[in-house]
Amino acid sequence: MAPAQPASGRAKSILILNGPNLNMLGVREPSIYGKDSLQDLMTAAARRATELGILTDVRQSNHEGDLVTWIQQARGTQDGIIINPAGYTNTSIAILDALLLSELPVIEVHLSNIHRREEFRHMSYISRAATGVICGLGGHGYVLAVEALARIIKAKAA
Ligand code: DHK
Repeated sequence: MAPAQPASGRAKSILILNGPNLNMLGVREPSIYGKDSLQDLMTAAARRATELGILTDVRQSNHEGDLVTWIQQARGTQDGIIINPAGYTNTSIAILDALLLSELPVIEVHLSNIHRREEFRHMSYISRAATGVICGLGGHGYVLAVEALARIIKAKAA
C-alpha cells in the first residue's frame, strides 16, 4: 500500500484487488476462467496502467477481512479501485460497505459472464458501489478496467 499522502500531491495510483480462488487461475476450471495465471493478468493490467502514467498496487486474498482492510486503507491513499470480488460478489455486505466508505471510483470485474451462469452468481452486492462493471471478457477485462479508471481519474483531476 502506498504511504498516506494528500491525493493532490502524489502520482495517481489504483488498487487492484482479487478475491478468493483467483490465486488458482490457470489451474481452476480453465474452460470458464481461462489458462492464464493471475500473475499473467496482473502483469498485463499493470503494464497498461504504467503506459497511462498510473501506479498500481495489486493484491489477492482468500479472506474477506483482508479485502475489507485493504479497501479501508485505500481511502485517501489511492485514486480508484478495481475489484474482482469472486465468490464474495454474491455474499459480502462488508466489502460493499468498505467500498462505499472509500469514496473512490470502483470498477467491478468478472472474468466470466456471470449473467450466463447459475442464477446465484447474477446478483452482485458489489455493483451497488461500482461506477462500472465489466464481465465476460476474460483477463482483458482488467486492462479495460484500468483504461476506464484512468479516464475517470483524469476527468476528476481536470
Ligand atoms: C470469479 C469467481 O470466483 C466466481 O465466484 C464468480 C468470477 C465469477 C469471475 O468470473 O471472475 O461467480
